[in-house]
Amino acid sequence: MDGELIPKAADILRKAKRVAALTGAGISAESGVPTFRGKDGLWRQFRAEDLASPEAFARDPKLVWEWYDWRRRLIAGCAPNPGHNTLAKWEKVIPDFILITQNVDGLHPLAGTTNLLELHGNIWKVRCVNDGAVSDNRDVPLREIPPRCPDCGALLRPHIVWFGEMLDQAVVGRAFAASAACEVMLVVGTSAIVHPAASLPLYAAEAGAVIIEINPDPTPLTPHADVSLRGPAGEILPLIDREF
Ligand code: BJW
Repeated sequence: MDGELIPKAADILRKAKRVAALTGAGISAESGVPTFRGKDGLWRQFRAEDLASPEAFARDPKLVWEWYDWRRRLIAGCAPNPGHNTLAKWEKVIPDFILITQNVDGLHPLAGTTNLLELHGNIWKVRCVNDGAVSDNRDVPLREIPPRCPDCGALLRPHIVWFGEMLDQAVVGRAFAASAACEVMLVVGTSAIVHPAASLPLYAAEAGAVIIEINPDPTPLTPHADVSLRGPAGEILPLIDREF
């Protein structure tokens, strides 16, 4: 990687008042949470449509919940890494900083980020299929599979956005507004192929934001990025912070 790029990114961030960050599974990779795509990705072992779709849940809720129970146990043993921690720190020093994540693992709030939009939900929340009531559930392992609503006995489902499902429109609206308003958007550890999340940096760029991408590999966003930092987020973000 060009050694000048880290100071350049730090300089851009230091001068900015409104910064948005969009993160994906890659930021949690160094914490031990598997990504979705790529050589060790979850979708190498499982077909997305067999487990992360409303049709899969309707067909076999037990199978879907066994997969989530396995992931919850895995994530419960993971801690935020220096990438998460650096973004949490920047929220405190940059005047207007918002973090938009596609991750459901809850590691950003654990690192201390508070101004957070979770686009795809949270693996530690469950939703009653009957009345849509959302509640926290931290049971590891789950007490029963599939879990049932304590109030009405209906099935509970993960409070996660599956393929083909609508995202929470209020959350998406805030994410697009933040993308249009930011001066700089950091795009960290996402394959940039799942929409509408993948549209956010393009929207920000059209509105004049500088796009900084951090990823070991190129993505469809790379040609649109002003600065591309090739490497793991847990190393690159602290390096930028040192120059900040
Ligand atoms: C590192 C690293 C390190 C590794 N440091 N980096 C427009 C065009 C085409 C299709 C659509 C469209 N609009 C909607 C769609 C359909 C669909 C979609 O986008 N499909 C695409 C795949 C083409 N979208 C939807 O269905 C969405 N719903 C919707 O839009 O409703 C309206 C609608 C429906 C249908 C048609 C049209 C409109 C919902 C999307 C929900 C996504 N849900 C998932 C699964 C959740 C299940 C669960 O977690 O249990 O969310 S999919 C999965 O992908 C997960 C992730 O949040 C999401 C993004 O993945 P991410 O984060 O990018 O991870 P990876 O693994 O792909 O990439 C990791 C990256 O990290 C890589 O680049 C590595 O190089 C990098 N990396 N180590 C930094 N150390």
